[in-house]
Amino acid sequence: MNKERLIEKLSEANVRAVARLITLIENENPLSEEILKKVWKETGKSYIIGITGPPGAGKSTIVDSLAKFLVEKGKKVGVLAVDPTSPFSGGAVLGDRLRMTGAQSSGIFIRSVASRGHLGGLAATTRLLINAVELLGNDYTIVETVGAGQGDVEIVKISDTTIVVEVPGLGDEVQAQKAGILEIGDILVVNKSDRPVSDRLARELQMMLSLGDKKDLESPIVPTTATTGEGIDELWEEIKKHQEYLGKGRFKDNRLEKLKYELENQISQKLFTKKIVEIGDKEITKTSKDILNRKIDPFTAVDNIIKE
Ligand SMILES: Nc1nc2c(ncn2[C@@H]2O[C@H](COP(=O)(O)OP(=O)(O)O)[C@@H](O)[C@H]2O)c(=O)[nH]1
Ligand SMILES: [Mg+2]
Repeated sequence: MNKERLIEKLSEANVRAVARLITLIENENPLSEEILKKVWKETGKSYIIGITGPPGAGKSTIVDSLAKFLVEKGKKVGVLAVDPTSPFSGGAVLGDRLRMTGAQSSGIFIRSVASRGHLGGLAATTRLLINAVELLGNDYTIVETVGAGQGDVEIVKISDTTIVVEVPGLGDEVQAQKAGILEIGDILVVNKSDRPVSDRLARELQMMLSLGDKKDLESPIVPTTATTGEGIDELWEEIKKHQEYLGKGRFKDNRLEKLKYELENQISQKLFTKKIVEIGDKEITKTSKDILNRKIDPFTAVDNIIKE
């Protein structure tokens, strides 16, 4: 598919074209930028639900149930599962694709991507991937990220509603991390409620919430058993409540705030790269040698280079 044809197909919400655009974005192909410029006005129209939590918490299973639930309600849904690239495998986890086949069979668009976090970071890249998925005309885009460090916090920069999934029976060190991640959740899910200790976890979370900074809307705790679909309707009710709470005003303010952050990030990245290229490797090497041989101190060296 050449560029013009791809753009034409994208304007028809063609699934294969969207899949192709996602691959271009994933591979940092410059063509993706050209295409996104052309279709930009058609993006940004879905409500974005982010879902994060530790590996194995049942995020994909929840997403699967939720997506099917929404389709039954007549909504169009796109799903992105973002996996931080493992330095060893270098690819997206195939398991997610397979596990979410339930959703795929009902005509929901699902894609696993290995987000490396290119220029501007993980959030910026994920945002572009969401924009690509939005070309299908979805009402909702659900984004799953693994809650192992970076992904947790980044999800907030992307989502309109952020869901944090917790499960009973994880170790103490995980417990310690919880406080931080709880703050980002507009909704907290205690999944695997079929397990005996889940009540205790829900109570613990409630406690931690009451100790933390009060938001104007307190985050509800929703117990689910994703494998049977139990609690998914309650989860949906809470998502709707949050969406209504945001209304038009807060919703726009939140998005603007995130865009500002993203824009600043991208500008500084671009300026940074441009400057480094301008200075050139020769100059950097020469100055480094001067610093090494104590001909110049690093502070003056940096100031001199920037002044030039
Ligand atoms: N017992 C039980 N198992 C679950 C539940 N939800 C998910 N699982 C299982 O937990 C495992 C991890 O689920 P997955 O959705 O891949 O977790 P993710 O890594 O957070 O995306 C799978 O074997 C699921 O079948 C649940 O509510 N109860
Ligand atoms: Mg998963």
